[in-house]
Formats: sequence, structure tokens, C-alpha cells
Amino acid sequence: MKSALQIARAAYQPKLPKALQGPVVAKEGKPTQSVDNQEEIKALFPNTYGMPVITFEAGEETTTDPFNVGIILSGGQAPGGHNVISGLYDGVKSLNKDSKLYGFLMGPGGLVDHKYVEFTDQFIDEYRNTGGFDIIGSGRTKLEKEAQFESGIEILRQLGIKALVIIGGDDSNTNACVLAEYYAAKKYGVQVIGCPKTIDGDLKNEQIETSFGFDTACKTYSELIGNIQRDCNSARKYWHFIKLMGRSASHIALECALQTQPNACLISEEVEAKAMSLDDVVTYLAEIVAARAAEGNNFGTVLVPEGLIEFIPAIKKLIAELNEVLTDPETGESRVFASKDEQVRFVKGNIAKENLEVLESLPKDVELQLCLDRDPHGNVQVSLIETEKLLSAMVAKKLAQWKEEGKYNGKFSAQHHFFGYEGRCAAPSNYDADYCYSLGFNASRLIANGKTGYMSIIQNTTAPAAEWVAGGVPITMMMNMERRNGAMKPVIRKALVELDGAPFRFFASKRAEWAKETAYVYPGPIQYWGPTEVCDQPTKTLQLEKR
Ligand code: FBP
Repeated sequence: MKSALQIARAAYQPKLPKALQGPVVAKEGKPTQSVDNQEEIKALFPNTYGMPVITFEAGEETTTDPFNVGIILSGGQAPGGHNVISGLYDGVKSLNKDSKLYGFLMGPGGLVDHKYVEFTDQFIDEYRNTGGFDIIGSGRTKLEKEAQFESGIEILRQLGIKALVIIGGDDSNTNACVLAEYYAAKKYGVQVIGCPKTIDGDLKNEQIETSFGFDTACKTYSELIGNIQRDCNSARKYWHFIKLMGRSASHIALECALQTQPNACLISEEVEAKAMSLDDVVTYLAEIVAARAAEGNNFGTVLVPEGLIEFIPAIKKLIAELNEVLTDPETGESRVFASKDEQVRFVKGNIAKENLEVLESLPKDVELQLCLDRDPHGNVQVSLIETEKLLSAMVAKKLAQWKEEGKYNGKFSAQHHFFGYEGRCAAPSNYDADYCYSLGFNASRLIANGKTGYMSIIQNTTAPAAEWVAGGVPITMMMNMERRNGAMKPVIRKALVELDGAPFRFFASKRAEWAKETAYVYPGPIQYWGPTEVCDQPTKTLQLEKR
């Protein structure tokens, strides 16, 4: 059974850039360089380094032999993934209706384990313009070992697949690049194309304007924050601490702040740049609460980025050491322990004294979360750390102390929220529906042009879709060397919030006013039909960046 919205949305035909509406020709730019560590990256990627940026322009009609393509959804869900697949499907079929698209099931693991489905018209039609990754499922298996690449080539050959499209974030696209290089070096004749996905918004650079899903996720969270702000301004008795997903960068928190104008929004990158301690952060918030209380406003909203804790310098140092001691230097894999107690004992016995002091100064549950849980890439699962509760408890303590000292005389009562999963599978906004469909369709053109080691890109997206620019960027161009789990690795550089960038500067110029006044904005739900200023606006972040 489908909702009325689902039925109506299924009929939506996403827009394409003008250049992709007919036959294309690839225009090649100059040879490229990686963003840093050029010599090392070049040596590691001899077959895929230095390739030019590609732009598609209208070209002559040509015939294409049928070709088969495989697709993988990797990592966390992001709104629009189904449209990348439907765009790729339509693109591949438009070149030759006998071409086939296969989907590997439950992430990169599906390629390794040879689990797949073939897409058909009916199958694809069920998922057009819907949120989620449930069409084939997603997974976080790391695709990085030769044995996996070799297992993959077996099934790719069996299905006659000429190219593999990997939809993922920075880690997954790094792995896509390694795979592209491996297949090129071995002359296996399989191309690999990446596609920039993540609600976190941290896979962007001069070539990639935004990762897909960021737009819809932020609009969904902003609707909820706006609703909370209305409630908060009606009841006038609670401070709402709202944690927002975004494992590392604070783009989501910043965008939501720009959309809703809360009383406070922490930006992890700023906390790090100013070398703030946890106590500094708590004092900053308590001062805002106290100032509002002095005017009779014992209510407000605070946005907390999910990754905050990792950016507090002392805690960052601690986490870096924890990541190292929890990795087996021989295998590069996470160490395995017989029990949680043994793991905590091992950690405490093997980290530097100053880090141990920081660890033990944290509340017990946070201490445990830091010592124990890791994702398959070896990262702390910050989404499990209840920073919003940690902060409100510490603010309450500080206010109680100020009350005793006669510095504060208000009431402080907190509510807590964590918005992440509420937005990752939302039905894509018009922006994401069009952007994703274009990214997928464009990937078919990169494949037809024989490209490998490229990421599908669509630019100029603050303009109407017809004026968007389609093409490809070599993944090696975005790489640098970084220390990961004890060793230097080539990785795509993650885009954090830039403190000298227009979105942050705009926020910083307004936040004192938003802290004091009740200047809330209520964005309301995503709209699909209606005036373009209601339905088709890109994120404020993108608008400010492109201004
Ligand atoms: P990706 O980088 O894979 O897109 O995932 C991002 C994210 O949504 C983060 O914001 C969050 O910290 C993480 O996934 C949570 O993942 P999981 O639900 O697998 O624990």
C-alpha cells in the first residue's frame, strides 16, 4: 500500500541539465594534481593519476553497443539514492535498450559475496523519487583488499559488467579509486565510477558542490527544529538540546542553524580552532541561558553537532590514541578482546597518562563508549555518545553553582533530542531528486566515454536545473595522505566547516542576536509542488557559498 504522496511523487520526472538531454561529447580540461602529497599519490595511482576534469556538452548522435553496469550503495543512507539508480538505469537504457543494470545487495559485501539483482522497468518504477536505500540495501563493508577485488572481478565477468558505480562518502569513494586503479593496473577492462553521497555534507570541494542527501536531511531536521522552537516559544519552560547527525563535520548543524535561527549552535571546527575545553563550551552555553533568564526567558534551543566531542582538542588527542591502541599493528584490523572489561583494561593500560586522565574525567558512560565501540573503518561511533545530555547536565551544574554565587536566578529544565535517522531516508526534495537523477544519468555518460577512477559531478546547482553543468572529476584529484589507524593512507580529503567560509561567517555575524532574541524561523515541511521559492531552493550553505 502506498501513501498518496508516494503515488503522486512516482510520476515526477526529475530534471536533467541541458547537456544531458541529448547526445553528449566529453570536453577534457588540463591534467590534474592531487590536493596534496602529489608524489606519493602519483606513485600509488600510476594508472589513474593526473587525468583531466571532464565536462559534457551537446554532441552528435552515435550508436552504442549494449553494455552492462553494476551499482553499489555504500555506507549511511541519504535521500536520493534511488534516483541515482533510476537516473543511471535510464541513462544506460537510453544509450542502448539492451544494456543491463545490476544492483549488488547490501553494500560492497554484495559484490564480494556475488549477491545481486537485475533491474527491470517495473522494479525501478517502484522506487523513483522515494527516499531510502531499500531498493538493494546498503552496507559498510570496506572494499580494500585484493582478495575482495578478485572476488568482485569474478562476478563482474560472469555478468558481463563493463563498469561499476559506487555510491558513497569519502571513505567509499577512496576505496572506489583504489579499485579503479587495481582493475586498470591488471587490465581487467572494468571501469569504476564514484558518486558523492552523504547527508553529512563533508564530501565537497572545488569540483563537488555538495554531496547528495544533505539538502533533504537538513530540510527535514530544520522542519523538526522549527516545530520544537514553536513549542518552546509557546510553553516557555524548556531548553531543548538538539544533537544533529554528522559524524565529523558540523555542516548539518550549521545549515540547520541558518534555516531556523536557534539561540545557540555549536560548531565543532570552531571549538577546535579556539582550542576550547569542555568547560569552555559549557560556560559559553550557560552564559546564553543566564542572559536569557535575566530577561525572563527560561527557554531556548541549542544545536549540537554529533562530532563535537571529537573536536575538543584534549578529547581528540585521546581518541587518536585510542584508535591506534585498538588497532592490531600486524593486521591493521581492530583488536579482538574476550570481553568488554578486558578491552577497557587493555585501553587504560596502554594509553599515555595525560590521555588516561582525560578519559577518566568523563562521565562513566562516555568513557565506555570511547573505549569500546568502533565502526568498520575503525572510527569512534560518535552517534552513540549522548553529547546533548552530557552538555545539558554540565550546564545545569554550572548554573546551580552560579545560583549559589548569586550570579543567576532563573529556572533551567532541559529536553533532549537526537535527529539523524529521521532525515536519512526522507523522500528527496526536488533539489535532491533532480541532482541525484542527474548524477546517475551522468555516470552512464562517463562509462560510455570509457572513463574510470572518476566521480560523477553536477555543478552550478544554484541555477535552474537546465543550466546545471555535468561531467566528471578524477578521484585522485581530491586525495592526500592521512594517518589512519597507525599508517599513512591515500584518502579523499574530508571537507570540514571553513571558519573563513561564507556560511560560517554569516552565522557568526548573527548568532549574538539569535542568542538573546527569540528570532526563530519555522521552515515547515519540504514542499514538492508550489512556488519555486518554497519548493526548489538549495541549502542556505550552498546559496551563501555561491553568492
Ligand atoms: P555516511 O558517511 O556513510 O554517509 O554516513 C553518515 C552518517 O549518517 C553519520 O552522520 C552518522 O554518524 C553515521 O552515518 C551513522 O551510521 P550508522 O547508522 O551506520 O551507525
